[in-house]
Amino acid sequence: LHGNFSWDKYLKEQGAVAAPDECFKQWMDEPPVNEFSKDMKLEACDPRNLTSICVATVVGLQGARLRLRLDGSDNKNDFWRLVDSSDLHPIGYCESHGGLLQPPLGFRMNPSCWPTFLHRTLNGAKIAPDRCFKEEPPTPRGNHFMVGQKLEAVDRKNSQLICPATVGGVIGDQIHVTFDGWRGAFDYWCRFDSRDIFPVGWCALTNHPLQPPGNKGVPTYKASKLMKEADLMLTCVYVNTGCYCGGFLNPRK
Ligand code: MLZ
Repeated sequence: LHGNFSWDKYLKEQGAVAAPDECFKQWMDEPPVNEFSKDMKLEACDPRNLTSICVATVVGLQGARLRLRLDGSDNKNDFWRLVDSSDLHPIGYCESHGGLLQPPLGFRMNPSCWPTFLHRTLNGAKIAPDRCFKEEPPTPRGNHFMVGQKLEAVDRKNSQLICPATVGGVIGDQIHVTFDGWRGAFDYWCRFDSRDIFPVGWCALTNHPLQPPGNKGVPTYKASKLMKEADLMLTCVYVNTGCYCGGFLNPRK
């Protein structure tokens, strides 16, 4: 149970099933413990420039996820990563692998200031210890998702949020994540092994807030019964193909 939202009740109401745990690239038996704390520094791939590894600071924590800000960038490009993400490393990783720490895309200062900035930002900083970094879970062998199955998914437009969702489509290695109770503006396609999708119950297990479904478009059991009755009354409806229909006639809304 999460606030007022209960998956058990919701799945029954919807007559839906959860996607099996094995579909996901997530630890379910032993979900990762978040041992980071605020202000700790680590190395992270720059999400806007994946080939560079930068210094990042933990600016927030939620369940097994970290809100990160790249040192030298502004506060408009924060991003979230799981503590078992392969994008994260302890300070010193880059150097010990023959690489150089890079300024983030959009570095606030002159690039010539980078070496001094790097030195200062790490000097006396709270360094995240090795034990904070958890092993990445194994990748499922293939895409075993099926249309209609429920899951929990990061809302990529509000990436601090994890919300109830439904598999709306499956093509090859991709699944269509559709958010329950929202009209489609937040939906996206992703690979079956995306780290942004979780089995039903993952938020509860890792103590991460789960948003309740929106109030648009996923009819409750009661509403769908009413809609079926309405269907029986309207034997035929002609819709001009150029018209935009509301949720009643357009199943995509
Ligand atoms: N405040 C935003 C949040 C939407 C979250 C949707 N998640 C699927 C809005 O109302 O647009």
